[in-house]
Amino acid sequence: MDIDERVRARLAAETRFRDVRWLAEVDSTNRVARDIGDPWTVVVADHQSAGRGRLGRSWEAPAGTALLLSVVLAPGGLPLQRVHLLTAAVGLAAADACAEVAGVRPALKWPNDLLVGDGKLAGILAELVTTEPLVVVVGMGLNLTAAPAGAACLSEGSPGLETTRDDVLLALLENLDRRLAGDWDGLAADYRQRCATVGREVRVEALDGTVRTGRAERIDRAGRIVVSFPPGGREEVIDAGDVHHLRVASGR
Ligand code: BT5
Repeated sequence: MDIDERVRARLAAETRFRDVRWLAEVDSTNRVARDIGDPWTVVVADHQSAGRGRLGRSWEAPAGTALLLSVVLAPGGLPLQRVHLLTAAVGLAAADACAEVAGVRPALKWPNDLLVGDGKLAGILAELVTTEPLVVVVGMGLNLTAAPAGAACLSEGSPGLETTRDDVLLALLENLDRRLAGDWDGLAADYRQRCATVGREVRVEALDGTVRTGRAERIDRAGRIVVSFPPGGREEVIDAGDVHHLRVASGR
């Protein structure tokens, strides 16, 4: 379904997201956004035939059951080393949107998931377009009325409440607009405070397939996670790969 005119009008009046494109069917909104490439363009689709996850994985959602969007971000003043903060900004904006429109408070799992309980409500995929100037396409799939087995959707967290895709879209982009105002230290601090991975025992899978268990200590100012590994608790900054939550670490 096309995006409500009132939502488009509010976004155009109040945010930098003045060009919101809707497509019924697409391979991947990230692919389309990347091809368009103009800063602050937003692409929304009802269905993706080849939705992308990270590391070659796929994202699946039946038509009309999810918010599937990609935004072209061109955050002047953000150094490339801090690019993870864009994923953090979208995660925080989406979590705040879920709270505002549906009363659901998802947890943020580093680097790119929103969880309700143990179920994945949303996933984020950031893809670098250019480094100078820094342009990044950030896509998100957020389950509204259906979810794969073991995953979560927004409607089950707020039974009886009629939350539409456009309510979530508007709230998300309004929050994202504020998050991108240039206070990168404030953004990192907010993400550090809200990230549910911090303080937990985690299994870290590196891109080369190495698997280790450690404790997530903190988020650094670039949005990366710092994990301590036994024996001795030597700390390492983790920049990429997968992090899985294990049991809650003792002492916190
Ligand atoms: C992600 O990857 O979580 C990033 C997903 C980004 C999807 C959006 S949709 C709009 C935009 N356009 C695109 O083409 N992509 C973005 P990752 O962390 O790799 O997680 C992928 C894994 O999540 C899959 O391997 C499945 O196990 C699981 N998964 C797939 N579909 C899901 C869904 N609808 N809900 C919950 N989990 C899902």
